[in-house]
Amino acid sequence: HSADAHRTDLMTITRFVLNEQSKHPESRGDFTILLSHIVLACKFVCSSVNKAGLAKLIGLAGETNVQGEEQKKLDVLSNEVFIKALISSGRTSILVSEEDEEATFVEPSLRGKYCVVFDPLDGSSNIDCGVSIGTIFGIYMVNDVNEPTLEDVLQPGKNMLAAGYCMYGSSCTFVLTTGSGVNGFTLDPSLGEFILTHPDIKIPKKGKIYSVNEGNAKNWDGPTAFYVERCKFPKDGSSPKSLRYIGSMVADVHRTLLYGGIFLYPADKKSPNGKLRVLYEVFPMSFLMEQAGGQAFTGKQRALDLIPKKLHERSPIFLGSYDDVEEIKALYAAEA
Ligand code: AHM
Ligand code: MG
Repeated sequence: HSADAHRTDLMTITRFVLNEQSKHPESRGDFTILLSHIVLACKFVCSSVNKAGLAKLIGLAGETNVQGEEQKKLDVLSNEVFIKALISSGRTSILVSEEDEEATFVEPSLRGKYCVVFDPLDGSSNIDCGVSIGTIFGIYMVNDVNEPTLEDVLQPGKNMLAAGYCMYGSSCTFVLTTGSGVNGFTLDPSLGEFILTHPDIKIPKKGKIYSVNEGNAKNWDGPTAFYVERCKFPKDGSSPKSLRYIGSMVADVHRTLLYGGIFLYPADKKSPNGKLRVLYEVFPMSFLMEQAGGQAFTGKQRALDLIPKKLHERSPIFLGSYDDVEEIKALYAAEA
């Protein structure tokens, strides 16, 4: 019976990726190895995030541990875990982290064909109150392993091979695209394995939720202000949309992917490029959205067509259900 099969025939993330790779005869397992290192780092961060509240309660955080060392802040710790896991995979050449000003070039003996851009622990304002936070990553192919350069990561998002995020929420959820759809996995803590729980995620064509920091409304441009007004006071007889805003991109995007709707981090007068970073926030989430049947738009163009000039460049972003993004595109087109 198929219900039994689900319980005894577990599709782990490793098994899933190996299956996918077997469709590409040229593949030699490098991607599977890289991904297993990313997954290990996510499990480590998940366990640290889960313990963080307790550590504080019993007086560990911010104090010295038995070795007399300062306890590391969660975001610093997560960054170290990811950098070390990625380098030790032996499959990376360049790493770009939101935590580090400069890119990390892997030493020649440990180099491999991939470049990874990532935000090790996004949603910093939510760390200390136990609200969902996450890791976001994107993967590019290096042009020449013998001579990696910044040009290898200053690529449009459409050149990414894979992207995903891990959400540290009420459960630990890993969402991945390798360019043929989107799949979601949930950590089974008793096994320590991510199990396929959300196969082939498709975002609803139109949603009932909008997600934006409305506290910035005073500084918005015309199309954004008009769009949000229309979410609340629709003119076509439809019901107003609900507002949901967590302030953790991973959590807000995850809900958007599953329930539909639109997530906006627009430009405003104070931040003309918005807040979110192109390489490790905008691109991976845009890639996932498109692969799930949605869209991602910057206010000027398809987000994945952007060519970043700097590692930590920012861009406005509107992403989510196909029809909802279509509306905001029309408003910006009318303005141009
Ligand atoms: P961070 O890198 O400091 O955590 O900032 C990124 C976060 C995103 O997760 C989230 O979408 C956004 O900032 C929320 O910003 P705001 O507080 O301006 O609404
Ligand atoms: Mg961030």
